[in-house]
Amino acid sequence: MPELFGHTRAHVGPRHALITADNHVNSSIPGVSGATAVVLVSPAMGASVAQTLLTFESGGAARIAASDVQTFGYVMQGSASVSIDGKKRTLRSGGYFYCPAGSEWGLSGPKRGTRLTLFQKKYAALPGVKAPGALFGEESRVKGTPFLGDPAANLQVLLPDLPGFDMAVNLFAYQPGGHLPFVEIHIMEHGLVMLSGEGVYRLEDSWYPVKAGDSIWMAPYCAQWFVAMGKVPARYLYYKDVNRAAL
Ligand code: UGY
Ligand code: MN
Repeated sequence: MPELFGHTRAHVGPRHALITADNHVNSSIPGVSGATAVVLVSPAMGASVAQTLLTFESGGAARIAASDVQTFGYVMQGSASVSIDGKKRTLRSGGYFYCPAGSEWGLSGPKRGTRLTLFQKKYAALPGVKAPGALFGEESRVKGTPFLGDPAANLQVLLPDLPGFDMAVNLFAYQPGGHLPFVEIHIMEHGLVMLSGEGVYRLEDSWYPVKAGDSIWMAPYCAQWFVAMGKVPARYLYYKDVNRAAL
């Protein structure tokens, strides 16, 4: 239910943001048709990454030309065909793709209501290191590991941990009561979408109740901590920049 009397759990500040599903306003994106697009994280708020939620009607499509931007896409609901440089796969809920900079990608034949989260950013090449190629994956095929040995916080790393990649995208699943073991403060930026469950996210000096459908941006060095609450596990998908020197 929309929050009443002008109240919202959302907050957009200079170094972190929380946007709930009730705050969403669609925008149009060149190359995407028959879909709503909500840009939840972007350079317009100070981020280096763009995080976009696409929701397709049946008959919707996307065709995104090659550029210096790389795209990671994760299917949250439904199914669709995704092609990268002519290589085509059907992706269902939990399926994902990585389209490198310099390649084009497209989506067709979505089931009505298919939802994708995209993380997009300009690729930073590393001299002498091969840039990554296109990739398709499925979360059920990715082994999880207890985060820092804690079985209540399970981490799945969706992209190969190779120096050619300048972004990582991971899934975190917490049992109710599970939490990040300490308050993280790090140079890496995050874009994040809550996939299920609920909990409390500490962002800098504020504590926010969060639940499935919420999106979060954390600037570099944003103090962060999470505890899962409720009766079902809390899961989130998140982006972080990796493998590049600060200077
Ligand atoms: O990978 C991470 O930095 C992760 N532990 N951060 C987070 O979940 N907020
Ligand atoms: Mn972190």
